[in-house]
Amino acid sequence: MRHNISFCFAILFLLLGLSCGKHKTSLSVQQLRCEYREAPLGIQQAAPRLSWEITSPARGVVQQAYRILVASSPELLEKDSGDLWNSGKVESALSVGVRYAGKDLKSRTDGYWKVRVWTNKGNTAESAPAHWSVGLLHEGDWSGQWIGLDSTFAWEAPHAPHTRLAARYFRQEFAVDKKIKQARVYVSGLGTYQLFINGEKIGHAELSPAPTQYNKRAFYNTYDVTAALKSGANALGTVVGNGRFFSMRPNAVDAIPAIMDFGYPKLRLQLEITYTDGTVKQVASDTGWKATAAGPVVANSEFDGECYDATREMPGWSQPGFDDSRWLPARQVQAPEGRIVAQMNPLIKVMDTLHARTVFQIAPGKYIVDMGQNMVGWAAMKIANGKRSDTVRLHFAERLNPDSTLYTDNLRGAETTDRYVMKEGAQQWEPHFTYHGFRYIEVSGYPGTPKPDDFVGKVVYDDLPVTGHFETSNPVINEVYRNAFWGIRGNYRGIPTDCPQRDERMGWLGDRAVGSYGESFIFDNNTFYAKWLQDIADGQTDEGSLPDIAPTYWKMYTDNMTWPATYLIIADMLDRQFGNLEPVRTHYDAMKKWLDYMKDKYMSGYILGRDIYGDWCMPPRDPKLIHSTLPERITAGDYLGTAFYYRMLQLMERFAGLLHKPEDKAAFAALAGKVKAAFNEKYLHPDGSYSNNTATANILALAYDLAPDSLRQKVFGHVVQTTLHDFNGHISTGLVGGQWLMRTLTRCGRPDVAYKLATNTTYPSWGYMVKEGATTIWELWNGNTADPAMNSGNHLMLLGDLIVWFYEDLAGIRSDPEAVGFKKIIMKPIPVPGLDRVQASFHSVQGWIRSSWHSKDGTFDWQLTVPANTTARIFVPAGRMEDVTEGGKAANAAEGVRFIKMEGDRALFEVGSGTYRFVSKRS
Ligand code: RAM
Repeated sequence: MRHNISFCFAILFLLLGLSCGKHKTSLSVQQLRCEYREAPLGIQQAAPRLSWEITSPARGVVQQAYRILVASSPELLEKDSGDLWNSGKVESALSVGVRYAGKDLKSRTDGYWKVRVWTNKGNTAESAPAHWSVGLLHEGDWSGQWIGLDSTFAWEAPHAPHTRLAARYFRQEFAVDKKIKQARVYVSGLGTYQLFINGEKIGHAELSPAPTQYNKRAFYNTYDVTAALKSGANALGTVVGNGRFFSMRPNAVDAIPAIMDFGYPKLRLQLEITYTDGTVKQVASDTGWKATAAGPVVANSEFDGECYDATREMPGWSQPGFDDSRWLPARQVQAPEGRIVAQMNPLIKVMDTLHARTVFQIAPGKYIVDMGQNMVGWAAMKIANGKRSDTVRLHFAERLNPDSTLYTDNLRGAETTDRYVMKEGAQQWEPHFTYHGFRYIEVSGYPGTPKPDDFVGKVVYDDLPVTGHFETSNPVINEVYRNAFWGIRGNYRGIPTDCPQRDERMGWLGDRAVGSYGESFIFDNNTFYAKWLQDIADGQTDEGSLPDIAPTYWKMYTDNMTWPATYLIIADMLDRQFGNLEPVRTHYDAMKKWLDYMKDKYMSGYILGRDIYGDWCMPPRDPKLIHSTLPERITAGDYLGTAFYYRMLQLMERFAGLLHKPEDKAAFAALAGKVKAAFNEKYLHPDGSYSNNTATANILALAYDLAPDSLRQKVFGHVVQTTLHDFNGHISTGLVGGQWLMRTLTRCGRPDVAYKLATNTTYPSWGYMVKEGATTIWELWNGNTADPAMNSGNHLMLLGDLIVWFYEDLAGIRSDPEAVGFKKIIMKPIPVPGLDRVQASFHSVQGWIRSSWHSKDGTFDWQLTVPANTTARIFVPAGRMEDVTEGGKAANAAEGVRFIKMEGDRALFEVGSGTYRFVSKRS
């Protein structure tokens, strides 16, 4: 498991600690990032943004200046020559997102770079070198043609509704006749590919490239393959599967729509070998390549599984000298409609492995393998003694029936079955062109008795470093957090999916609104979500409508406000959490266009009465229902639509300000004022309740600042009343209200109610899921009893703002809106009765932030770390400033600690970087 970010960064840091003057302090600059990734190959940017982190044990370290050198070779950089860019010494504290401003970066340019920083402590340090390379920026850089076999073969089963093709294999041999300086492959295999050179798999990517709106753009990936080549004869081999390119469901079935089809799988590849004499040799995909669909992967589909026939293996097929005379000449095929660009988000990989917990028999020859965890990926299987041509069948599911057979009703039309035809003797196998969401595998046809050791679960998702750790003294909260962690990692598949198991797995916008924000504390999902915003933009219609799903594999444009709002919510999140304003800049016009479209089409009297989904999946009273039918539980659609439109105007006002567009800013503010007035006029009752007084209705009015100040307490009173009385201390919100539930309860003064919701174990609650054996988060609060037609065991939308609440309110780690990306930090843990201890750490773009507190007998003991080059406002729970110590001394006398004021029951201090221990005793 990748629980430690430092593990992910191979860049060694250099500790110079040169000192001038008396304050000698060690200092290092490390974790250099270009375009928010470390050492990226093949970037699409001609002006990348560069970031670094400073670490120092000293207190109050601030960068005063930096100098970036970018050289075209490591040797030049070593000599301190920035032939591409020498920024000069720039007086600035900026360390995140500094834009490259050197010589034009052309396709294939390598940038070797380092940074020197000077601090307020009078010292300076230089980083170790880091590297990026520019990819193929223009279509004209490609000599590789798109190749494929645009036809169906006798052994394939492309019959609707479940279409599955065999994988396409491609090969080409080439000679290396001189000494190699460097070799790179640029490759796109659509839907997904595996790349081999001389029999070895290149890189660790699985299910690559990331799925996109293929009629708008398709990705390629870049690999350095210098070490994979040898002198003399070499061979390239590529296997291409269907992924999301070739439709798994080209026809609608019952209520489930058809999935867009982009055509037969295809490949474009370009190997560029640079010899030490400066000459370049290219090996590019063309009709000189050989291809076959008669390899061992006889069928593949992400919903239905992979069929692999080991008797059809072609030993040596990706090595030189293989007899490919029975293969077909590759055909040049139509390029995808979209433009080909570099994938800038991380690759999908095997990120973790799980060993099967138990195996038991349920019928003669039929076994259940229990992984002990609802996981996403696939199973690698070992067979000691296989019989040629016999088939082992692996059927995957999340649950078992009471009689221990596999429960598959909630998988709908997804067959979730891998079939493996054995060769003779000992063998092992795992698929690469499918994935499953499962805890259990029904195994049949296995030779002998399968043992737990024979199955390893490969946990497959985007290579996003884990950036957060969170633990408390409450076991229910810890279990829920753990389930959320598994759920989140299981729903990254190049896009954020709604679920990983049934015949859906789509990038539903609504599911990841505030959820993406919570996730950003646990995974570095900056580039991942920036990529998804592009998918959303690619789905926008010419009129301005935004899709419900991106990419629009299901073409759904229902013109809700709530689902597409995620487009703006995530752009805002990326700025606040990562200091990444680029998505706001890139998408501003499209956002504006969408809001104009919605206004022109649906707004009347400043009310936006358009909605279909409602407060999706609020808990019904009847345990069998998916959606409540009780009118008093349903928050009206026009109410949600208008509240969300108002929220979008607030965000646009902020964005317009950030992008220096004062006229737009004023126009958004003016319209917001009118919407707010109409909203209150229509929905606010004299008793301070909104609409039909659901918790969701009142929460949104508070969270979006729609409620007049004079009535806020009253409005909040209704939220508490509904929660404690009407719902007996339980949650009553769905996907929409849940986005603000925990923070509203807490920040309006009732953290105890939020804590109750977080620790409940009766229906409906996250703890109820845990108690019922869930190891992820369910789609429905009543996931164990409701209709299987829409009932996944691994959805994220009901998390709402729970993870945000864990980090921001329980641990008290929050980015200050005054200086986003944790340049300024607000540390304000909210102690709640019953919770004794919270321990959290978060790797922000500035560095590690830690907050660990325990509270006992009136003493609040808090250890915290603030990263270099940032400042934090520290809110210590205390009756008087005099009750607070830091490091055993009166806090206001401690080094680097400045008392600001008392604020209610908090003593507010300001600190710079460093580690501190504040203790406050009730006097
Ligand atoms: C379900 C999806 C998703 C939700 C939509 C409206 O099918 O699983 O969670 O956003 O419906």
